[in-house]
Amino acid sequence: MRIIDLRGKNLTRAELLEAMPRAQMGTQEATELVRPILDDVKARGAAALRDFEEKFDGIRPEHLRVPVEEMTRALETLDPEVRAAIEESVRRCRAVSASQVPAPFHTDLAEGARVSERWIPVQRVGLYVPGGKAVYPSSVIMNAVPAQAAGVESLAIATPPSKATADGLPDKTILATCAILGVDEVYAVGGAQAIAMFAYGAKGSEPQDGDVLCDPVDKITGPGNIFVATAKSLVSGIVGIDAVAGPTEIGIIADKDANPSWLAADLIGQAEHDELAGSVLFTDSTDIADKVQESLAYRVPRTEHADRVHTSLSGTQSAIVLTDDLDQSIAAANAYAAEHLEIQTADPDAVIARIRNAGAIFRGPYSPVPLGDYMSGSNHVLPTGGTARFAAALGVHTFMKPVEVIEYDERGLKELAARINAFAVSEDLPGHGECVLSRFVKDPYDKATL
Ligand code: HSO
Ligand code: ZN
Repeated sequence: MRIIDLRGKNLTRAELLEAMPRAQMGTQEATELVRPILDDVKARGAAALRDFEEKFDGIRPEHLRVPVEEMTRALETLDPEVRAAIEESVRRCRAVSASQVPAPFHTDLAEGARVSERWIPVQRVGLYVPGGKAVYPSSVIMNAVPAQAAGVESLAIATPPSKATADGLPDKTILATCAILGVDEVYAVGGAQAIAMFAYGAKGSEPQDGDVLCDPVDKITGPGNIFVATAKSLVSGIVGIDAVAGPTEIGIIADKDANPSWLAADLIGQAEHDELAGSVLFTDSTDIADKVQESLAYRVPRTEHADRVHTSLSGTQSAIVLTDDLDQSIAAANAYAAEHLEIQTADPDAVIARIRNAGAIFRGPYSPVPLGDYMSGSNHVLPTGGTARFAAALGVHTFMKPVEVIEYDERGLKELAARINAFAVSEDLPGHGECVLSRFVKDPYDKATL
């Protein structure tokens, strides 16, 4: 891994941000390709979906909507150990999600003057699940469980037919996970066409589709390739979307007492996802830096996806950042704003108290990132690419909207009438003022005086 040496440098905020390693995302011309797909699905519904599935996934699924029996069958044939792992993950994610549900509250500002807030679930959500080399049933859990905990009434999943089986059905572990979660509306549709189906809905084109294949959703979540991401940004505004995820990242703050072999394993762990994944170690110990490099030299060639890991760790998006002290490590980690941030220091709580920017914080040597990827109970859909400076993990709140309820009575409004009128007149909107005044000054048209 390359070294970024910050020692003895007193960088400004801008310089520190600039010094952080980042994946260079190629600017793609995806919009031109995606726009006609969206338009065609909007116009022709299921007929267009079948055409695009044939074109992009090489198969023309008879059933665009996966029959429920297929989900049941997939669950029956699922490896029991994998099933137990999925069920544990669901249990823990459900427990955390249940405590995330925001409570309604109200504020009494004066007699007869109350503002309250209610949280309302989004009614219908579409969850996109990618196929290809990254088939992650864990991500189905991380999206579906919070949606269910939020009280989302209707949840649909779209995922491409699996290339491995060529039976027109999606990946079997994904289908089994849907069965475990009780999600029965699943479409064997992938790519930008799936996003169009969610955004606009799709009428059926074959008898097995019915008149309406898919109702439009209110919000779309879930990861996807550049075409899916582009489609999501194009339909955003028509429907809600979650953040568009970039390659995964791990940041680790480690001091001299951390275990270099575990640090190396954790850097490799997220590098395994993607050639563009970023692994960054912040340390004030040159001894740790050297030992981590040694451990990487041993581990990388022996890991299953050695090529991918090697590319990712030697890319410009990965680095060991050498610092003067823990303070500088913390400042650099805050500038980097890692999707996942591990704290491997003598006093982790003192460090955590000073972390401002991270998607999720993994405290101490026994909370490695994959614990969170699979079954800590926390969510693994996290802000990437430095967006943890302003964005947060996906959670129950992603699927809910707060609505304020304004409840003033006659006394509460009367007390403010003159002030509201003054404000309204100052904005040259006297009609606004009259809405309030008319309630207290009788005029000939007032019903109460008739
Ligand atoms: N680390 C990924 C999530 C994941 N890992 C899924 C394994 N499966 C992004 O947080
Ligand atoms: Zn992972």
